[in-house]
Amino acid sequence: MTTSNAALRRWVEETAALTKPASIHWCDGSDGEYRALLDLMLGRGDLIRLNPETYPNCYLHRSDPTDVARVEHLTFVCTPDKATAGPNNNWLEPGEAHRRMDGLFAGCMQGRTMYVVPYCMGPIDSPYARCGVEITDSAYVAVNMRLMTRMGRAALERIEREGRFVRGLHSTGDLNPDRRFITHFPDELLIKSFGSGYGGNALLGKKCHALRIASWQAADEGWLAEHMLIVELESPAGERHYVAAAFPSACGKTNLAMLIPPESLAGWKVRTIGDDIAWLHLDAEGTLRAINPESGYFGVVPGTNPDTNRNAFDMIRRDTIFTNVAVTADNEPWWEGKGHGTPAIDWQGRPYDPANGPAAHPNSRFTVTARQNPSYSPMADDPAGVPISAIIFGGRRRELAPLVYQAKDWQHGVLVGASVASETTAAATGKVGVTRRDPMAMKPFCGYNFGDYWRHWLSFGERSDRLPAIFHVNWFRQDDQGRFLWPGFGDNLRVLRWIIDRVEGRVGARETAIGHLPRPEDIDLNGADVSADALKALLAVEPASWRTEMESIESYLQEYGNRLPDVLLEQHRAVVRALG
Ligand code: GTP
Ligand code: SPV
Ligand code: MN
Repeated sequence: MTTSNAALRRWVEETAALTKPASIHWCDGSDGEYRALLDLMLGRGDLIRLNPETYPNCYLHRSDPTDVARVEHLTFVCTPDKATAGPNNNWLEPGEAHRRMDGLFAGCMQGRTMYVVPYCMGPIDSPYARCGVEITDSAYVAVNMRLMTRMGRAALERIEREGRFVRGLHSTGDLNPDRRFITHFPDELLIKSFGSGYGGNALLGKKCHALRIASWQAADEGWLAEHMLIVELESPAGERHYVAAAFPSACGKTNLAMLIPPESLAGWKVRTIGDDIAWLHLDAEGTLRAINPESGYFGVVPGTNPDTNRNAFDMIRRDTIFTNVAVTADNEPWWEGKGHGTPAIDWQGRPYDPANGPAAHPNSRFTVTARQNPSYSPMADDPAGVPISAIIFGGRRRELAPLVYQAKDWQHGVLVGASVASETTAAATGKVGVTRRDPMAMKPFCGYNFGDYWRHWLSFGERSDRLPAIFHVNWFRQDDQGRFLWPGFGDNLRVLRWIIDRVEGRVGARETAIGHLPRPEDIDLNGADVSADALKALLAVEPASWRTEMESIESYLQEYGNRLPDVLLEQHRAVVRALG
C-alpha cells in the first residue's frame, strides 16, 4: 500500500531511511489486520490471552515496569521562542530537539516493522475532525490506535482529499528512561516520541495530537481543544442537555461520562459522548458545540466495579486490551476495587505478594472501542457535534473546594478554571497526592503559554452571548478520618441536576464571594447516604481559608507575568474584596 499524497509518501520514505525498519506496513484498519496484529503479539509474548470463556477476546499487556504512565518531566514543547511555550511547559529549541530526537531515531527500527497508521480524530465526515498519521514500531500502538480512533483506509482517504495532517513519529526504542523524550513541534504540526510504549506517551493521536498540537491550532483558528468528558443528560420529561467537564487525570471523567442514575432518579437517562477529550467550536448562532475526537477509551481500571461504574465493568468483559492489571488463578483480569476474586499474578508477572504493593498497577488501563459502552450515545458520531449547556471544572481536593458552585459569569468562570488545583495521581510518574495547580485540567496538555491560553478562553466572551454557564465541582472532600464526604459516582447526578436547573433558571442560589452555591434543600438527597452535617460541610465557604487560597492563586497567576490577562486579576480582586 502507499498513498497519492506526496508529502506523506516522502515523510514515510525519509523516516524509513532514518530508522531502517525491516519492513513497512500501512495500516488499513480492517478486522483482519487487527486480528493478525494480535496474533503476532501473542506469538511474541507481548500479549497474554485472558480467560476466553469469561473474558472473550480480552488480552493483557505488561508494559516495562519503568514505563507505566505519562512522563511530564520528559515532555517538551519546541517552539522557536521559549515564552511561547510558557512556564507551564518544558521547552527545547526546535533545532536542538530535532538533532537530539533524530539521533535517537537513527537506525532504531532495525529488525522491526514500521507501521504507518493514518487516523482521524472526530467523525470522519465532520468539518471539526482532523487527521494525523502516526509512524510507529509498536504493534501495541497500532492495535490501540485502532480501538481509540477512526484508523485506516477512510482516514487516509480524507488525508488524500484534504492534504493536511499532523505527523507523529514514535519508537519504543530500548525503553531506557534516560533515552525517553516526548517532543512537540507545533509550528510543523509534528510530534516525535521516543523510548516509551505507554498510553499518552505513545498513542500520539490522544494527548500529543488531540490536546497539545490541537490546542495550538485551536488558539490560531478560534476554537478549543480540552481535557473534557462530554455527557448527554435526558430528564424524565425528555429534556436533553449536554455537559462538558474538565477534571485532571484519574479524577473521574470516565466515571461521570458513564454515570448510572441512583434509584431515586431512575427516570433520567445518561449517555456518553466522550470520556477524555472535547473539541469545542462556536457555530453560526454562537452556540458552543463539542465533538469527541476519539472513538474509544483508555480508561483507569482500578476502582471499576458494578457499584461504581457498571457500564464500564460490563463494557470491558469482551474485546478489551488490559495493560498492567493482575490476573487470577482462573486467568481473569484482576484489580484493586474489582469487588470479587483474588489476584494470583501481579502486574509485573510475579506471584502476588502484598509486600510488593498493589496487584494491579494504580494506573493500569483498559482499551476498548466506544461502541461497546452500554451508555454510548449515537450523537457521538454526529458531524455537527452537540450543543454544550454547561462547562464544569473540578479537582481532587480533600479540603476547601465545595461540592459545587457556579461562576458569576464567563470571565469569572475563566478565573475558576485557571485556578483549578488537584492532588496528583498515578496517571503521571512522580509523587501521588500532592496538591498542584492544574488550570482547566490542562497543565500537562496545553501546547502553549497558559497566559495566552486564558486570553483565548476570555475571547469567547466577546464572540458569543450564548455561552455555557461555568461550574466547579469536587467529589473528593474528606472528613477527619479520611472518609469521602460525598458518595460520588451515580450520586453525582444529583449535582448535575442542580447544574441543569441553574442553566434553565429553575432554581435560586446562595450568593457567596466565590460564586453561586446551592442551598442545602436545593440538592435532592432522596435515597442518598449523606447526613445533613456532611452536606453542610460540603457546601461551606470559609472566608479565612478562601483568603489563603486566593493568595496562592494570585502568586500562581503572577508566574505568567505580562502574558497574564488583566481581566483575570480584576476578577481575582473582585473575589478577594467580596471575601472581606
Ligand atoms: P484519565 O483517563 O486519567 O484522564 O482519568 P479520568 O478523569 O477519566 O478518571 P476516572 O473516571 O478513570 O477515575 C479515576 C479514579 O477516580 C478511579 O479510581 C475512580 O474509581 C475514582 N472516581 C471516579 N469518580 C469518583 C467519584 O465520584 N468519587 C470518588 N470517591 N472516586 C471517584
Ligand atoms: C491521562 O493521563 O489523562 C490519560 C491517560 O487519559 S494517558 O493516555 O496516558 O494520557
Ligand atoms: Mn486524560
